[in-house]
Amino acid sequence: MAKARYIMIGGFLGAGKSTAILRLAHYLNEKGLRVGLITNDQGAGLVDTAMLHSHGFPVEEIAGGCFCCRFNSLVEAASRLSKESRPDVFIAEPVGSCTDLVASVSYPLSRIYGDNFTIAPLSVLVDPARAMRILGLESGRAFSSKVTYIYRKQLEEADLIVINKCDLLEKPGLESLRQALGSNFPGAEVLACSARCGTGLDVWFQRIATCELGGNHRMELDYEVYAEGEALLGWLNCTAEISATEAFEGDILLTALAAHIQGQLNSKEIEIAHLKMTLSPHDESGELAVINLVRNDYVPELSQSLSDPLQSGQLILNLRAEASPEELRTAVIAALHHCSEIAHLTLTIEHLEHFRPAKPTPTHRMTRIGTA
Ligand SMILES: Nc1nc2c(ncn2[C@@H]2O[C@H](COP(=O)(O)OP(=O)(O)OP(=O)(O)O)[C@@H](O)[C@H]2O)c(=O)[nH]1
Ligand SMILES: [Mg+2]
Repeated sequence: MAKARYIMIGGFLGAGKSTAILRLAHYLNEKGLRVGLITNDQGAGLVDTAMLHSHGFPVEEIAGGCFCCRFNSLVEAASRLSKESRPDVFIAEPVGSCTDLVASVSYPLSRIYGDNFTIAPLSVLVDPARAMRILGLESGRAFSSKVTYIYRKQLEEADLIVINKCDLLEKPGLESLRQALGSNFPGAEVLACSARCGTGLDVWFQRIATCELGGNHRMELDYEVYAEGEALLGWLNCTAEISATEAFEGDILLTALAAHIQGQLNSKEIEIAHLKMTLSPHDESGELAVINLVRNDYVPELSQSLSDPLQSGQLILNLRAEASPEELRTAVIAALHHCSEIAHLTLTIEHLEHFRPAKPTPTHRMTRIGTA
């Protein structure tokens, strides 16, 4: 039996992983390859799963812990997808606050399941504004040093660093970021693209479709600092049912909710990593509205809109920010109450979890492709 390909696309929260994965899935489909997608989160109820599923791709969600700590679940997810749709290529999106993916996922997959998979080089996407602040090229609000430690470690282990969102950059800015990434992380090839516009993707996609993972990624990682950095991030996942006696505009509701949450977090100087929401109407349209906010000093952006007003639907909300989970909960509940009251909506929360990610304890850790 031919081996399936395993492609993992990492990068910090909000860098554009899911957007790029959707592009890659279409690209591979057009080449006649079947694709299976695997999403992952510390909690359950993922915007990413709903968004990718709405485009018709088979998706498995691994909830309740990252790939590295739930390695066996990752393999089981791949095997379930294999039974359902026999993918030629698996594309996996790890949690955006995770690092050490080569040692804890790629090498173990290659060593233990090398007969089943070929493993692509690890791509790590960056949002240019975030990267420029972290590398000191621009001033602006940023995360604290332990969160920044994780960010830099993600880049250090990359085979390919992909500057995403190039549509937002002028040429000189792109060049200085490219140079800074190249000199700070000499082990990686630096590429640039816009997953939103579809530019610059071919070179990258060809690399990950055809090149093999390098065999000697030996990254030093202080798991204590990594755990403390992850635990500084509050995590909130919420799913709610929304209905009204008269049809309402879903896009407007999502925009108002995002603005309300942003306003509250800004007033407390809480750094937002990613606020994302989907709204799926309970009708036959199969449509989904998606909104994202990736920094405090940015605007919430609707990446998918609804063509018609809806009368009822499901809202999924995922928020990751550098704050206590309780602060996130307070902001989200206040926004839900405020917006549903103003728009005369009935809102029922079906699932709400808020927590700090637990200390990562990988199932396997291998610093070379061929030895333990
Ligand atoms: N301008 C621009 N925006 C982009 C691009 N790619 C992604 N985005 C936007 O960036 C935001 C975050 O994108 P996602 O794909 O959800 O990011 P992610 O890395 O999967 O986020 P997490 O799963 O939370 O870690 C969304 O608003 C996207 O529309 C791009 O090339 N250009
Ligand atoms: Mg994502």
